[in-house]
Amino acid sequence: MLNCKVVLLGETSVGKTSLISRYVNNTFETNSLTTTGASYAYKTIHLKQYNKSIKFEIWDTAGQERYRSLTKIFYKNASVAILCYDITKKGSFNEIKNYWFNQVKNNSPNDIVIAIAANKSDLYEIEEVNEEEARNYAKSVGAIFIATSAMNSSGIEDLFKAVGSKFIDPNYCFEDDCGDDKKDCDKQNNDENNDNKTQKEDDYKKNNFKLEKDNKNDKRKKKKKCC
Ligand SMILES: Nc1nc2c(ncn2[C@@H]2O[C@H](COP(=O)(O)OP(=O)(O)OP(=O)(O)O)[C@@H](O)[C@H]2O)c(=O)[nH]1
Ligand SMILES: [Mg+2]
Repeated sequence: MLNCKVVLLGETSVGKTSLISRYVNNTFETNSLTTTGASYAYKTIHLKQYNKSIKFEIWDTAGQERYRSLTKIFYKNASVAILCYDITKKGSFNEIKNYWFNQVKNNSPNDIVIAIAANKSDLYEIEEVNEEEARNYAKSVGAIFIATSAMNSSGIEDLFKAVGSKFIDPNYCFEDDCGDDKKDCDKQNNDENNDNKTQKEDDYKKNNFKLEKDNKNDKRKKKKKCC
């Protein structure tokens, strides 16, 4: 069993506590209280492709600015940092670019795995941060990028699987960095998409007003899948 210390960072209210609650306890609170200090939770997963189990020791930190010096203690010796922003708040993404990424790079072990979680993806209709721009930024700094929603669970399992994979195998590639693996991945996604399409066409005959919205959701889901 490998122990992996994970720390969630980001501005207040982006959903760090909610992401952890969803991942560890499968719960979600619409009015979760702001974190003061820090809290700890853990979850163990088995990664089949490496035949290894990982115990994630997950540290939730306080996003409010006045706790920043305390927060530093948690990323100083972390193996994984998940930088979270709220897709409906441009400022929270700017904070990652202007503050959190540099903080982690300058104060954590060199081999720390960094991921960016674009949280509240369920609120895509009022998003302020262009997903492509954020994805490109993540790629440019060598970070994993995943859109998540603590509310509807989307992307969260993938996020932890991806950081766990990169923790075990630094050459692990995700999405656009996948090279040849990505071709297999694209093929798999296309096959799945074709299945979905057939299903959708059947549904359309029964319920045509839903099709347009569902297709929009499928497109977003497809972006998140890979390898
Ligand atoms: N719609 C939606 N709301 C979310 C999501 N994640 C969190 N929220 C809401 O956003 C608010 C803030 O969530 P928290 O998890 O407390 O945010 P935090 O990043 O831990 O904030 P601090 O502890 O202050 O740093 C709460 O009202 C949550 O219910 C999400 O994925 N979708
Ligand atoms: Mg919190």
